[in-house]
Amino acid sequence: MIADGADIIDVGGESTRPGAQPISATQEIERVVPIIEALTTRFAIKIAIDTSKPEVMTAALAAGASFINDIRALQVNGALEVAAASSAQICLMHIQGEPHNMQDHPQYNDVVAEVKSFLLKRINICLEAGIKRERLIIDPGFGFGKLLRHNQLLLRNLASFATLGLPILVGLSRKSMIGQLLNLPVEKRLFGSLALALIAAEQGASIIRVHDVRPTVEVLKTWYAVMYD
Ligand code: PT1
Repeated sequence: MIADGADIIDVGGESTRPGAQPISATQEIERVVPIIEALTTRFAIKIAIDTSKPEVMTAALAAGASFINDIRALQVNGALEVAAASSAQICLMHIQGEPHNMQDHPQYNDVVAEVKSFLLKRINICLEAGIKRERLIIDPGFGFGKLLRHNQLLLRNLASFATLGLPILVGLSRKSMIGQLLNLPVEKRLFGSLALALIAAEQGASIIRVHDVRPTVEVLKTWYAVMYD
C-alpha cells in the first residue's frame, strides 16, 4: 500500500461491516498493537486506528498511531477524553444504529441535513472538550445505517459538507452500494469503487479510504493533473 502511494494506513481490529458482532477491548488491542508497532518501526507512514474504544485508542497511540478513525464519532464513554488528551487527528463519522443492526431499517426525513447536523454537534462537542479545529475531519459514513438512496443523496451532495469547514474523508471502496448498483459480488467492485472515489474527490473529499490503492491513486492523479496542474 505504501509503495502504491497510500498516505495513511487504517488499522482496525473489529469489523464494522453490516451485521458484524462486537469484540472485547483486550482482543482488539491484541490484534492492532503488533501491527501498528511493526509498521511504525519499519516505515514513515501515518497510521490511523479504526476504533471506538478509548482503551484501544490509548494503546494504539502509544504504539505510534497518530490518527483516530472513529465510526462512532467519540460517543463511547471515555473516547472524547482520550482523543482530547492526545495530539492525534480525529475523524468523526456518522452512523445510524450499530453495525449489527444498522441496515435493518435505516430511516431519514432529509439524510443530508440530518448527517450534517449530527456532525456539527460532534464537532462542537470536540471543540468544547478543547480539541483544536485543525485536528478534526468529517465523514458522512457511507453504508453505515443507509439505504442505497441515502448513499446516493449523500454522495451527490457531498460538496455541501464543505459548509462544516473541515476536511472530508469517505469510505466507499467495495461497499454494498456498488453491489446494488452493478449487481456484483464484493470481489468485482473495483471499477465501481474507482468511479465513486472520483466522484467524491471531485466534490472535495480529501481523504479516500480504499482497498485498491494503486488503481485509485492512478485515477485520482490523472484527474488532478488534467484539472489542476
Ligand atoms: C468509512 C469506513 C470506516 N468504512 C471511516 N471508517 C468501514 N472513517 C470501516 C457495505 O455496505 O466509510 N469511514 N471504517 C467499513 N465499513 C463498511 C460499511 C463496509 C458498509 C462495507 C459496507 O458493504
